[in-house]
Amino acid sequence: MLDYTNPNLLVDTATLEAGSTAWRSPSNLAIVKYWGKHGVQLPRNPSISFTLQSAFTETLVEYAPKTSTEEGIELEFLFHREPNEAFRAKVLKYLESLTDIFPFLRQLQLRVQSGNSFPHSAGIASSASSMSALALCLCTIEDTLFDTLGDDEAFERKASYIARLGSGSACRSIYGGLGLWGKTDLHEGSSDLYAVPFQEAHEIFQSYQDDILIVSRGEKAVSSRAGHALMEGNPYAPARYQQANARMQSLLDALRAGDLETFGQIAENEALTLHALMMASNPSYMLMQPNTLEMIYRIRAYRADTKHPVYFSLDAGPNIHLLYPQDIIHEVRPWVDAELAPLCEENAYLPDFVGEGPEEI
Ligand code: 2P0
Repeated sequence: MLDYTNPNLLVDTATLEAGSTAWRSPSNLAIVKYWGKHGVQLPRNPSISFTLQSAFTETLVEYAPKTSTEEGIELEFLFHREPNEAFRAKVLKYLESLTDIFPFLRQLQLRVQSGNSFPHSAGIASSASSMSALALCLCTIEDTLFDTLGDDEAFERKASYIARLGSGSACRSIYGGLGLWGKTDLHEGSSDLYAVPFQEAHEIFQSYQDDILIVSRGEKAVSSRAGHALMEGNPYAPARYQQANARMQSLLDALRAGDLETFGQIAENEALTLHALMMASNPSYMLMQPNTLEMIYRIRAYRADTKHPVYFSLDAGPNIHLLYPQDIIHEVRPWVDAELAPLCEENAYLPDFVGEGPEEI
């Protein structure tokens, strides 16, 4: 069993120089969804996602030896350059949960600054980008101070593991292209503890379009954390986990073959299954909005009319992810502008695509 607990990762505060690290890390969109967890952030089923490019978080962590003699972690947190007490409390709790893995955190004075390229809590998986960015910063600090993570694979694996502890879906954002999380016999090296890159996809999926149509920027009524918890009493949960495993096989085959239709059918059905599970939870809740449904009807009608392989997915929110190959972007865009953008809040959509993964900045 992988165990990152390491009491030796302590610094000599008398000689330590102040330093900083910054990462840009993207959001991701799951095709087979993670919905339901157990233990310490362990998934009930394997999931696989596109790592995005334009929807990202940038996080800067500055550190210096602590001057006070207080026991706890010393943290200042700014979101979009403003102190943010709610986020600071969340990050502090997360960092405190990591002190057996990174004991040096208690010896430092930390100043974390973070910002997103998109509205947070709008179902664009802000936790995936923010937690992966922070996890990457923590691993870089460890490597800078102790020279322990020089090997890229070891670095990414640990960053993915640490990201998972912050938010499950975040562990997949560590890799460009596609990230697969959860133990499955279908993929060697897969694990419930961290994600791995899925590098066998057909080249058409290496540059796939994923436009995010913002139906609402509003804060979600029910958080993903609460949503995952509601799966525990959901009578459909066991069937769902079985279905996810079976679908993973079909999806991986479709990804390898470049089979856009099977890919699209699975993507749409996964999105609707996720939302059906929410509606069938006790208490029931619904994150789709009227314009989400209106867009779904329009997307399906457009596909039937044009035969273009344009499909949708949804995250845990009302926004539509429009999925299509980049070679038809010039045909699809004018239709998006005319038919879908007017259904978005303030006509806003975020053109995005499968990206190269996080970048140190
Ligand atoms: C996913 N989502 O696979 C699924 C499908 C959203 C829709 O995982 O409690 O923020 O932090 O582990 O990762 C969103 O939930 O939940 C999510 P936590 P997370 O991407």
